[in-house]
Amino acid sequence: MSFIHEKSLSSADSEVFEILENEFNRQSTHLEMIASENFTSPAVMEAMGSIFTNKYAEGYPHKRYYGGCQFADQIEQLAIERLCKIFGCSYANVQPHSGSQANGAVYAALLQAGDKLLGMDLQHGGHLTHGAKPSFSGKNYHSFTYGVDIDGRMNYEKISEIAKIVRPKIIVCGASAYAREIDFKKFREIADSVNAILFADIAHIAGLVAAGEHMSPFPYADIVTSTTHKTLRGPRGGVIMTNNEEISKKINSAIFPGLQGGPLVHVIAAKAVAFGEILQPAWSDYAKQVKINAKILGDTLLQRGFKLVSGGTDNHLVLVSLIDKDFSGEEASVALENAGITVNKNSIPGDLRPASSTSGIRIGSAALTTLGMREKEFIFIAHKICDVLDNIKNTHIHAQIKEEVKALLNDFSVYNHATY
Ligand code: DSN
Repeated sequence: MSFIHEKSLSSADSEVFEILENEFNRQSTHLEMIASENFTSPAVMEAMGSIFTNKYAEGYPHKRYYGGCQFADQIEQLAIERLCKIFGCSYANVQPHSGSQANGAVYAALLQAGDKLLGMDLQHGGHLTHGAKPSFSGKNYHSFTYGVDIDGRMNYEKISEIAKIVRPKIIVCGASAYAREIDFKKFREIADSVNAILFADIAHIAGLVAAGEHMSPFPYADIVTSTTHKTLRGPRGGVIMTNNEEISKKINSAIFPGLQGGPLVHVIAAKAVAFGEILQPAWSDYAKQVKINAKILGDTLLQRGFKLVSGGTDNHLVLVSLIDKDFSGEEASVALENAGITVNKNSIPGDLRPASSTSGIRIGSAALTTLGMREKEFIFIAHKICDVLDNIKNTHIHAQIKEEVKALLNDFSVYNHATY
């Protein structure tokens, strides 16, 4: 391309190039099953690595603080239009650098320091930014939590009772490690009963929502955030959406100049590309297959005697409880990594182990589905996961499975997506 410098990275900086090569090899030889990760298309990466990285564009389209923003305006406007079309909403901000920044902007726009916030407990599947005490959301605001029942599912009557006692200004719904459908309509009723703002963080499920494979937070939530790099399969970043014009104005001010400076226009360009992919008819096949693959993974783990929090899944992830095992989530994830399977340790409801060790692992289907894997591959992988966990100390078996994983990945490529 005409705008690329003559020297490629391999000759310009061999040290950095080598690290990138190693990461490419890691991604190509391991089964990527972290529920919050995915493989973007080469087109998304091309936009992200583009000339827009050079541009400052503080402000919003047609209201910038710098000259030369005509094409930055076009790309940001396009990303906004595509995002609104995907989710059927009226206003969107595509500038948040991350999901946490997006959530921070929601609170900055709608709450005063010390206001009451009610969100899902981190240990029960919520997110740090939903009011967890180590996070700004738990430090700056008076945060309260709801959790899941003994069956691992949200109990909307209990959440309603908590809301009536707490009387929060804002209720946060959405999760990082919850395998069941979230009923946004019920959350709306709860919010209405205590006159609270309803804020939905759909970072994990957004790609499913986009395809109608999960209930949409619209028209129930007042405000919706998401990351763009999980099931949405775009670049790392965040977005904020609403149908309320007043809220949209407050959000825009909270992002810039409130929390951020110049937007990452190259990332916004990549968001536009990813949103364009989601608007293609094939997206619905992708989202359906993500759910089918997670379900068959969960069913196979259950058949092999493993416990799942909530007993199964309605979305893209399973949360495996290791509560009856004599090893931790940390030990499980290290053994799986040694077998070429990348997952993350995850706290489970009522976990007695600290977050650095945990009694669970979270496994997602979004990334491998992008590569074209289907039921056959997920049944095979589920058995390999069980084989590793059933032989947690047997490094010989881990090494053997690593070879089988590499052989499976020979038929799939991180640069060659399935048709969806
Ligand atoms: N860190 C993300 C996850 O893994 O779910 C949430 O932001």
